[in-house]
Amino acid sequence: MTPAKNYPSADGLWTGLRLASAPHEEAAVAVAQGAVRWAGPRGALPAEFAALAAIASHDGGGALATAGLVDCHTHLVYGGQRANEFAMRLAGATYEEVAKAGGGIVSSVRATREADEDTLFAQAAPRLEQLLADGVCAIEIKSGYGLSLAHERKQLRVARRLGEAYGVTVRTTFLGAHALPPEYADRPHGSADYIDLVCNEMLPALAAEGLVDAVDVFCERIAFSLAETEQVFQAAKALGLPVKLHAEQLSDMGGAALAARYGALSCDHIEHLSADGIEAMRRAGTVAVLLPGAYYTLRDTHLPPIDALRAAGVPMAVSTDHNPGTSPALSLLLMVNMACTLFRLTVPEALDGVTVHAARALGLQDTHGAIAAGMPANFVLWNVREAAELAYWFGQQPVRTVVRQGRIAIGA
Ligand code: DI6
Ligand code: FE
Repeated sequence: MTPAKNYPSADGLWTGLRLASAPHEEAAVAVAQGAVRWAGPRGALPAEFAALAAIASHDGGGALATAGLVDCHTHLVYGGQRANEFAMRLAGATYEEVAKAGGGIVSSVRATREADEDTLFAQAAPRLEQLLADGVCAIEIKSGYGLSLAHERKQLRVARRLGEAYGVTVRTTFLGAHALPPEYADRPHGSADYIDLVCNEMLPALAAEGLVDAVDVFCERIAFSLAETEQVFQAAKALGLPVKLHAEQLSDMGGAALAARYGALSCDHIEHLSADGIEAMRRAGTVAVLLPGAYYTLRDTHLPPIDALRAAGVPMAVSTDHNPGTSPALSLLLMVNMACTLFRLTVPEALDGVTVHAARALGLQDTHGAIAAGMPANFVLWNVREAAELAYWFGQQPVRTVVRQGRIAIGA
């Protein structure tokens, strides 16, 4: 693997492009010191930026240009895999039955605890490379398979190392409250004791080590209650950390309304989101993160309230939710197709969902999600004639060039 620091610079003048916002006219993008300085119709290119051709002149060959993709919800770092459970569900077991039978998240916990940091890095790296090949330029990586201070630290350190090694923006999310660790399962007050450990020991320590950018909780019948979720949110607030929530995936727990009260960056899954939850999210500016990969893998039939979210003007993001149990997805572009086909998003909504709205779900709206002057250069040139093709073809690999953090990561 070529270290990111060795990728060639993207500085110079990029021409022969078409922007999704104006697909019928030639566009140009001027890049200097790794940042976009100008982007727009070639015919309106100011002379000062045309001069950047002296540094380098890149011909886009008529390719469609979009902002670099943002995968705003992944559990990318974990040990082992769970194809066996895939087979169990084929035999009719529900996700909750698999979880109660000791499978599910806790089986990944065992494999994650057994793996050292280098092993976790080596297992996650090929998965990240697949997502990067689709044009991902920023990615969120959660903990949540360690469920102890040492093993959660291990996951978050690997997430940081992946960002440095591949030159991709990584936002880490502490998800210690993902599942009850096995050693707490038989205690009379196991869940309460574990949430105390999460709030009073794990989160403060990991935040002090600079490993935590946001805090998440799995608020669900088979995971943690609303009260336990709020205890974790209080701990995050005390540390000045933003929150997000696995909310209303299998039932309406009222999690989204609670998350909105804490100004959550996002509420994710939300298949069972209520009208009250939507209104609370609208007021708080919380992003709705749609996870079609988990909906598809679980053969869910309870659609998220897309029409109501659209009508309320709640920004909708789309993500892989890459995880070994409910969404072993290795393509964010495929999620664009699924968001349209399964959830009936329009093509522009789905593309905004993996760029501008996904960036907002990570607090990255000032640096990712658009090709705009002043932003670091993160953009993708696609071998397609029109934006709808990015959703239409599934299983495709239409990437021509990826500029990531001001360097040409693919297609130099
Ligand atoms: N909801 C999910 O779908 C994943 N986590 C969560 O909170 C499942 C994670 C796993 O099964 O490993
Ligand atoms: Fe998830």
